[in-house]
Amino acid sequence: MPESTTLERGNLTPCSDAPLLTRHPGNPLLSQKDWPYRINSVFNAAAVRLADGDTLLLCRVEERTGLSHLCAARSANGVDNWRIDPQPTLHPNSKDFPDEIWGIEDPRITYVPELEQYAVAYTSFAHGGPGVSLALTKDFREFERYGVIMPPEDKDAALLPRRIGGRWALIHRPMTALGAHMWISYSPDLRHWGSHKIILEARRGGWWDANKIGLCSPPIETDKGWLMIYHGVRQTASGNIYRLGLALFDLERPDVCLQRGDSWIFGPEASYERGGDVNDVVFPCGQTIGEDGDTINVYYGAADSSVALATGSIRSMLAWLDRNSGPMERRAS
Ligand code: BMA
Repeated sequence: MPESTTLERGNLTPCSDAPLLTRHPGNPLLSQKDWPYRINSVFNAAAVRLADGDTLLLCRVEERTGLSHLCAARSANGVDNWRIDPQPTLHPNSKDFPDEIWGIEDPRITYVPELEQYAVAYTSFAHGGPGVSLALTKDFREFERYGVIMPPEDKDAALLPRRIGGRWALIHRPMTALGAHMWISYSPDLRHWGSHKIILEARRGGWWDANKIGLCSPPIETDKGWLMIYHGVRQTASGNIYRLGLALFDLERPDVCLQRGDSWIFGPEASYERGGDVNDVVFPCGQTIGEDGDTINVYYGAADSSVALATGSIRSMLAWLDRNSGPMERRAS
């Protein structure tokens, strides 16, 4: 049966629909000029609200060598007065972990109540390409490094905060002969991974998320399922455009996609997103949830040059998915 188009289905979003994410007027929140030591750029930060109420951003910092490390910035309101570690918080350790020889990038933080620790999944970069590494920490000062848990080429990974059917679950984006799709893998101990399965495919052809997708921040557990913000990469004659979309997965079967939005919900529009080291990129790696359990603060890298913030509502995102997800057969088209 031929695919129907959005136009044919007559469900184009009305112009009156409020945007799902609103940029903070103080954007960009963090850039090179804020750093206590000399760097090229700061972007793609993981985010978490700490027990003391502070927001911690674990930022990807690109040095003037071109290689990246991770550095923590803390703030009471998650917007300004950032207290930035005076030196790298997690630096590549290529002596013990040769897979980090070209740096570490794009972390995602998950608090894991069972372990009473934060799990940091990040990209480690070496001759074989990017791979997924894992480290655990209680305080973002001492880290227990697990090394590479998904070999190259793989990235855009985050751990789910609890076991599913007794096993830990990791979402990630390997590059395979099948394409750049999102997968889930399971482990009894965070070290040995298996039961690999594709959970969301890049679409094809003219779609905004054709050819390459990846997880943004860690999925959010809601009553309706795991709410996921993912990025889609549109390849154009003047370069790639990184935009954000939404999908929802079954709570106890996170490999089962329940809904996938047709259109993107956020894309590069502001000058700091449209122009930078890499133009036309919005790339979240973390979010915090407000006291009301609904407000979502999405921290995103802008144009591979700065860290910015956009705020929305989880309830509105779920309602939008109800209105804007196409029929099942279109979700992998
Ligand atoms: C992706 C990642 C991100 C980066 C983005 C845009 O592949 O490497 O770190 O922000 O490209 O350059």
